[in-house]
Amino acid sequence: MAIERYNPRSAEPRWQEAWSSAGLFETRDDAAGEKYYVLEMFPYPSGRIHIGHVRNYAMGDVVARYKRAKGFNVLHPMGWDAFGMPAENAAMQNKVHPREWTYANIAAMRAQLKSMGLSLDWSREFATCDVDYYHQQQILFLDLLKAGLAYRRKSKVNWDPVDRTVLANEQVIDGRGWRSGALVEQRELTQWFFRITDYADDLLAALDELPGWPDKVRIMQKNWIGRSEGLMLRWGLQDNERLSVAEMSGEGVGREVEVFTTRPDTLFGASFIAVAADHPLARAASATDPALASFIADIQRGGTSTESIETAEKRGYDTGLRAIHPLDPNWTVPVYVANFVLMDYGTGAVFGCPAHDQRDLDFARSYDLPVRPVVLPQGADATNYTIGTEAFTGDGRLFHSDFLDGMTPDEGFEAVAQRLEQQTLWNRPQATRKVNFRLRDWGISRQRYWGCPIPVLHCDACGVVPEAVENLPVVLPDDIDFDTPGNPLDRHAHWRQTTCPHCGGPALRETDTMDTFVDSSWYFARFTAPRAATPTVPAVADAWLPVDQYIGGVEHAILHLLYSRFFARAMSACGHMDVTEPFKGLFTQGMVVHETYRDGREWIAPSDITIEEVDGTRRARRLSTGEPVEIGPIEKMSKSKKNVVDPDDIIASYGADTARWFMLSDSPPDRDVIWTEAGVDGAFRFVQRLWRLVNEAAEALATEPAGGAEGGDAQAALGIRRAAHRAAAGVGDDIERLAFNKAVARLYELVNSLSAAFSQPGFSTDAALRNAGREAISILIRLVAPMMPHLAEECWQVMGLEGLVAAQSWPEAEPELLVDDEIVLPVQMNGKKRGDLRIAKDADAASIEAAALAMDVVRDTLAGASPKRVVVVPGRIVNVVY
Ligand code: ANZ
Ligand code: ZN
Repeated sequence: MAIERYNPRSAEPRWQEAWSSAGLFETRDDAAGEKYYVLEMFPYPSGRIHIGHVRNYAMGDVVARYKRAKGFNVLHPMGWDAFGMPAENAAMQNKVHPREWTYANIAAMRAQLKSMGLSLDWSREFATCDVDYYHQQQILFLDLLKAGLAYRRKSKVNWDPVDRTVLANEQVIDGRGWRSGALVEQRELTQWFFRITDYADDLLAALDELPGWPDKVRIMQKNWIGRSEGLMLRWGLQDNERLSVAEMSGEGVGREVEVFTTRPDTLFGASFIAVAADHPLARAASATDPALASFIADIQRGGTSTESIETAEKRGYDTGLRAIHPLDPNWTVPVYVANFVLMDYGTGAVFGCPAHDQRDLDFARSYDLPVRPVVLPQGADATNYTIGTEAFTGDGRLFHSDFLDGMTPDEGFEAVAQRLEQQTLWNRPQATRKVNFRLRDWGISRQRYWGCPIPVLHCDACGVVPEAVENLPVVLPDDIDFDTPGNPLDRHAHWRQTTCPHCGGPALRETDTMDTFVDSSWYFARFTAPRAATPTVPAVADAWLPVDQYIGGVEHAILHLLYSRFFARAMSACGHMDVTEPFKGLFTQGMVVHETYRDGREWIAPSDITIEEVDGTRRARRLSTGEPVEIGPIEKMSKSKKNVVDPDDIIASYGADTARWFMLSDSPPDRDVIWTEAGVDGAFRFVQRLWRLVNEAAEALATEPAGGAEGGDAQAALGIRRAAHRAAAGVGDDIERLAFNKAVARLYELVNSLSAAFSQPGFSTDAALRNAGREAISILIRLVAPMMPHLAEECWQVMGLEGLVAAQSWPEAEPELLVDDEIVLPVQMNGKKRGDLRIAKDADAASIEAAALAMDVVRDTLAGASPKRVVVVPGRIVNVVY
């Protein structure tokens, strides 16, 4: 009987329906088994899933299905990170309400995800723009406010004067608004912040207790938190006419400048002081110096991101002020205003040591300042050591440094710190030790409509008042317009007007909404009790958390993960749960990349070309015209280069299982995978091959041979069982380590060896082989199931096996089938190695001799003659003497 090709188009929806009506993936908190929480980073509802999602979710689904088969109570939920700018952009461009746009996109993407056959608990689904979700988030906000973890302060923002909106640093391009092109201004606005810096030490220290995280992510977080130990060091200013103390605010300002330094050991190499453009000293000095004032205005336009500052050319302005060296009252250095000093780090002022800091060196070369090396690298000659274009930041011995000479930098740090802690300037210590963090408090205010409203109001009598919990949620108004720029909430006719819950008088609502990173900082906790009337049910959250395996893109390695770690701590502090590290295991998957095609300046989509191989070189042509096009480099899939493949197309033509299999098969999961047509074809061929194998086996096993199967080839049957059990153990291990590509390779191998074994004559009539074959096929199907769940169900059915594979337990390998009881003996002839003999470990000398003499090389060499003698050292070696 001819076997029909496997048709995913009819099979896949059928099995999705079967799983769903059996409620197989709906998780009960009280179900049997140890808990296992697997989560993939939830998507932004842009409208369509992309191939990166397919890879991400396929991986998570393999883990979920595998753990379920291992008897765990698995939680595998899905939701939508649904607030944010794109919905508002769509509203402005296409006149569609952000809510409609978002929910329509969610519907489309939900259908796409369902077509992938993911074993998700859809009953827990939510979107962060659901009123219920942001209601709970408003409760959390009020709790943080009460705990002192949320506060308001003035802070600088990038202001686009045309769009009348605040821009994120990434939205400022060359000093201009990304949309309007207007010159961006720095404005001070009162904004809401979360006090993440309260946890800086803990967030850093706890990284060491996350062995389930990739090292690279822990390092990135460490650098982001950026703990450094240094000195706050005060420099007196030389008397001067230009600064009148009255112009400045605060004591001592006008007479001194305080810097933060991690390298006080290099003090004898100091050659200037530099302060940030918005440092009070810069402001004071500019009052009498219009050129300085315009210099300051100029560099303030450059954008405030650390990145733009680090890449910008170093520029400075000499204020004419001079600062007195803390270790030598007769030595003064010039004071500059410079663009490479940030106001919000340390004190906003530095001393520059060009020889040992690259930024200082670049600056010194531009302004002709001295470059005095004070750290001598090991092996360098003190009499002629100079610095060229590269600062020396390594270890060595201090020199040209008075009482520090001969010390290491660390010793020098201590010696300077001790001396300057004792020394005083105007009756206060000249220096104090200080630990600084690069981490800043998290500014969460956004002047946008499509976000979670910050639930506070402004009352003339009471000031800033939190909304009463019983008045929550503060719901976004529906009737808004996007015709004018700015925040629609500000312009709404009456939404702002409300009553103060404190005094009952009139009050105005806050119109800032929260950064969407807030939404994604606790969704993993909400999934544990998605319909609760409180943000969490603490006992339930504690039972499920931490997430055992979190999977997502490395682009979220810093902010999202750090904010989530902060939220877990803040929520624990407010009694919502008792777990401070939200993600026990973290895996960051690589990207999906694809070749690019272009014709001159025009990029062409893979679906519009055809590839042929001519004499070993690949050529691409346009499908429509047949004209040749250039094959470009392999790059991250992007709309602009058109090198994207649409998961819908792939699923429609090959089926979800093929797409999943290919995504898992080709590369280690943390590396980029190259999407190729050939690769997908290969995966599809494997699908068909597996299908044929199972069908042939089913046919052979269905009909009992006349008179019943008999006896059996015990050795061959054992071989089949070994192959299957070894694969079961190996694939399980591979999935535990998320080495999906290795699991795939093992399954290819198993299919090969089973195909060979089943096609042996006599297979269908040999009782031992039939039994081994039946067992092996049932193992194979269960091993394939986490990766190709639909095909596995179809095969299970063909074999006449009961129930759904998705509900079967993982095949446990029998340990005795895993031990290797064969050994390999080197075979020599006249003392020279001629080959290897594979034989049972416990074979006796006589059978080893017989087996050796039966080897091809031995027979050929002897050419019919008998050997003089055969020396067998069991377990070691065979030597044939002739
Ligand atoms: C003198 C010095 C000499 C420095 C030397 C470095 C090398 P981290 O490790 O990031 O804490 N610095 C301090 N405040 C700054 C600011 N607001 N903007 C720009 N740079 C600032 O870096 C600390 C070092 O960064 C400090 O130590 C200071 O320069 C600079 F050979 O002081 B150092
Ligand atoms: Zn009031």
